[in-house]
Amino acid sequence: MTMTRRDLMKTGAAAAALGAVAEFDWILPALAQGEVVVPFTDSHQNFNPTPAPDRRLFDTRALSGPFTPKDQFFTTQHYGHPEIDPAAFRLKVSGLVNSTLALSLDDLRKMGNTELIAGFECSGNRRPLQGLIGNGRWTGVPLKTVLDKAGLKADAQEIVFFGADRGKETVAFRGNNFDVEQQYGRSLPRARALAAEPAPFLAYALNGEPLTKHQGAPLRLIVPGWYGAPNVKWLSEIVVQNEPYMGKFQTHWYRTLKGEMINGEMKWVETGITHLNLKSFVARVTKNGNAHKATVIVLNDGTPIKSVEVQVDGGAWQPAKADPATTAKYGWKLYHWDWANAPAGEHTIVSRVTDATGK
Ligand SMILES: Nc1nc2c(c(=O)[nH]1)N[C@H]1C(S)=C(S)[C@@H](COP(=O)(O)O)O[C@H]1N2
Ligand SMILES: [Mo]
Repeated sequence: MTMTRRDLMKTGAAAAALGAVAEFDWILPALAQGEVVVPFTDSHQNFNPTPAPDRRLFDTRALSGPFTPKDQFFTTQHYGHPEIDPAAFRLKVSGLVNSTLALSLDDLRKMGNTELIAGFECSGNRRPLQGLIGNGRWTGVPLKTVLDKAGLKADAQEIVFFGADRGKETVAFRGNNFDVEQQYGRSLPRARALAAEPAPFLAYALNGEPLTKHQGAPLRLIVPGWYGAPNVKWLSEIVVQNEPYMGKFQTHWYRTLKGEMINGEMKWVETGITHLNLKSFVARVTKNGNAHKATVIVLNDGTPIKSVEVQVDGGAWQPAKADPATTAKYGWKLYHWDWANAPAGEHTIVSRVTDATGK
């Protein structure tokens, strides 16, 4: 990829802003004999995989298979990682339910032991690093199984999910600021929480092993095909209520603001982030002799993909091939493109994806 000096300086500044710039000795993934990773000149020079003690970025150049290994899965959160004793853990379900529940991990395992392949990214994931992304094979219980066991009352409208992580927040109210302690909280409307497709999921394992502290041990919510924010980690309480949930991370964060023409007038519309917008990017390029291979990551909300193409130096778009190991509806999809006889030098390589709706 080509980049200007100004771009280089911008990248440097961004990397510095993430924390101390450190040399990253990444482990070469499953490369064939003689195959090497081609460096990106617009990113990753000073890639720091752990910009803070509780944060981790995934180096997409280390892509080695369909699932992100647990010690490479990205992690980000607001209040650090709470420690939860799995033996003492109980998931509380309360509010507008017929029976209040306090479920142990054993109770949950007995209620369900199904798998869900789901990939997601943080809604703040962006170029050039694209490191806030991962794809997992999760094991757990459909959320509906737990809600059905509690029995939602007729007037139950909003299902609120609280993590065990807490922090002080300043809340402005009637001209005053109040410092209040909060848990990370997100909610889903009743219909979305109970929907068959995509069905929200309570996961206690990632890639066949108990969740790590980073990924929300011992239990987290996964909303397949959605951005990361609703996937509440260290899930400890589900509160069922009638009123919309107004917590900070539901109503003040994770929103988009855009102008829309409504009734012939431009209106500024705020919406909460929900399903993953269609996206592709070149995650990794390798070469073996003069044979190059580009791997593209595609992520979306499960809408079928029509095509993925790769373009070099502004030339013709070339079709990339779907990786047969990544066909799960809500998982990320990998696509490969082989480039024979690449001329020596720097090149700009770009990908694009089109879904079945033509988007
Ligand atoms: N309890 C809790 N869950 C949380 C968060 C948090 O701060 N606290 N952050 C959310 C955000 S913004 C993202 S992108 C994902 C990241 O999940 P991961 O660390 O497993 O990659 O967790 C979500 N779940
Ligand atoms: Mo996020």
